[in-house]
Amino acid sequence: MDIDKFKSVAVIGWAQTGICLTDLLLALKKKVKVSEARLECAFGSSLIDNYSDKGVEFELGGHSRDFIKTCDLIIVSPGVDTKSPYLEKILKELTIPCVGEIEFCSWLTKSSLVAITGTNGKTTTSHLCHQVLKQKLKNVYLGGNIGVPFSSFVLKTKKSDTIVLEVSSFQLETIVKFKPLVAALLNIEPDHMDRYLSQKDYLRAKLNIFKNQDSNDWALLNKGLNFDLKSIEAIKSEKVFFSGEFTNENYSAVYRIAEIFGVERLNCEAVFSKFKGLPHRFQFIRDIDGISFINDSKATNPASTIWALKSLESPAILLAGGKDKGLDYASVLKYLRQVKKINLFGQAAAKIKKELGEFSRIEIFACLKDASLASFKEASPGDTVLLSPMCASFDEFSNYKERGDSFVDLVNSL
Ligand code: UMA
Repeated sequence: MDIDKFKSVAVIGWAQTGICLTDLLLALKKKVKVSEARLECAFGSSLIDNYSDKGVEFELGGHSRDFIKTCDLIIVSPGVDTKSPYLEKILKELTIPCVGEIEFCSWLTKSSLVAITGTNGKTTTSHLCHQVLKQKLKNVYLGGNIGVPFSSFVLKTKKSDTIVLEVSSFQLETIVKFKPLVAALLNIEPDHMDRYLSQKDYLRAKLNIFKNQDSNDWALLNKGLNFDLKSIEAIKSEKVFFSGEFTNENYSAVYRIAEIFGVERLNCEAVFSKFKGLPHRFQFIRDIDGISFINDSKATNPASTIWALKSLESPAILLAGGKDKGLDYASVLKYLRQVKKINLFGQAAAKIKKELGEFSRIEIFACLKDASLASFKEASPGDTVLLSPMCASFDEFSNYKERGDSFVDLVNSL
């Protein structure tokens, strides 16, 4: 892609991705115009002053046609829904090309891309894949939805390098030419129904990961995925199927990717044996008077919480709630055998209580802190207090990490 033709670029959404993208565009000597729905910058107003001094123009409190119309490329952050009625109308009227950050960055690198998506497990799998590939390959980068925007490191990458990217359905919605050498789809569970009209739409976004692959590329597919044959046939790259043959599905996917890059199984085993889990994913915090506290803040959908409930080894009090994503919570009912009580918090609390109607021991609290303190009082020695929210965090926190950190801090202060 010839990016010289884009002189002025609109950045829509200015949080982690938007800020890194602005740095990248300034380094590429582009005129940058930032349009942000909020009235203030999440990272403080001085940041806006700093960037204004560098020539960046800002529009805060919403997106307008007039502000964007002078640009010749629009780049959106993953959290920006280009199908939202207001933005869709502007984009249609302007006919300026609009892509996501992942797509734009892929134009700027010749490195081999390993892209990993799925509803759950993609962060862990991407992390492990990065560790394993590092055993054999010289320069391996890790980024994407994992919390390190692609734009923050893309200019450093060289042709001989490898980039492992965790990619979300949001990032895959705006794919045009993105062409990973290896693309993995780990699983599909109900999620993000506040953004998609149906589960089919969500799957369609995920399948974009294979869209531009050809016979020189690889598609890793979970054998257990319930695909229609047409979707599989449309994938032109070499298909490699995996299941839980090596400990679990995530490890199996990593083994398969390692094979593609010629990394020995012994190297994988060395990485797996040292792996103690990632923060916010069924993370043991501490034991207080025989009560264990586990932070599973990354569980932002019921399928992920079901996995945590299945992993429980003792009676538990479940802390759940947050911002609803239009999901069906009744699916967890079958897995509450070890749960003594559910303490709910956040915007979704009443909806969850209603949908778990069959389970009578439920109480609603104003916020995570109140629900956590009550859980501590109610738990007995031998119990586990599990934060596995089933919801997004945005009603009370900036993201799942902030929510998890706040729970960990609270537990450490008890
Ligand atoms: N905004 C607008 N207009 C809109 C919508 C949002 O201006 O119409 C603004 C918001 O006010 C805010 C900014 O856009 O200031 C937010 O952008 P963003 O939501 O893309 O947030 P970032 O901080 O850039 O984080 C994003 C990913 N967030 C989402 O996909 C929601 C992060 O994934 C990712 O780590 C980061 O880029 C770096 O790549 C988080 C996530 O929750 C972890 N991902 C979802 C998931 O894993 O399920 C997909």
